[in-house]
Amino acid sequence: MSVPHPAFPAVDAVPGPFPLGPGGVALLIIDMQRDFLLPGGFGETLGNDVGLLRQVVPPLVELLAAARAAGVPVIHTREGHRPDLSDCPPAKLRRGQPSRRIGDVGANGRILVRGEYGHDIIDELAPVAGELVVDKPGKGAFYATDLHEVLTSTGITQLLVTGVTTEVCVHTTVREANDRGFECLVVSDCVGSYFPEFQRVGLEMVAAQGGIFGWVADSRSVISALAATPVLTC
Ligand code: TIU
Repeated sequence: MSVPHPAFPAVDAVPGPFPLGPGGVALLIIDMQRDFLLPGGFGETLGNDVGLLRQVVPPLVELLAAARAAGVPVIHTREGHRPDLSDCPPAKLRRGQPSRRIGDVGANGRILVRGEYGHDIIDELAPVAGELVVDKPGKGAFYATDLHEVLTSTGITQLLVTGVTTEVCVHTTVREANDRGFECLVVSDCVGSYFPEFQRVGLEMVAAQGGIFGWVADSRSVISALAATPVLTC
């Protein structure tokens, strides 16, 4: 991954401008997997209307293109488990009353299991060569992964955070990142929830109290800032 140019402009955000740099910035795309966005996957087995997450896709496709054009490193994450479920805590496996559990066979293969069709990222946002894909067994992208080491070794200090779901894996990851000293900007129309109320409050929680966990801005503001930057060379 490349280390971005230090002279990026600020993003118009709440609770205030998010100045890109002087460290590196990366676009983090959390769990845009078929298992959460398509019928028959993990999200639907939990009783959710997966159609609610579709609205994230068009703005995120645009943001991803803008990030790639600006030379901003892109990191994708996927929630899921080894085929033998040895990295799935029994408490997670037992949780709730899903119609099918993690590891069961669903319409898109075994639910939330690595290597299955449903576990992979939706076609519209498929990673390209050179983009990191972090497989994570938990909700947070730092737990039981090497994400912290990757960010540190590549000089990345800021994350443009996108993906699903706002109040679960996005929030958990932002809280983990914030405690580790990373600055997070959550892109409001590029994160999604099965619950409109959680989406609204989840975003408010990030930027409340002077930005207790980070910043929030829409994709237009982020893309404007990225478009005003020089194209980076890898
Ligand atoms: N259930 C729910 O809203 N989310 C998850 O289980 N995982 C993620 O958010 N990726």
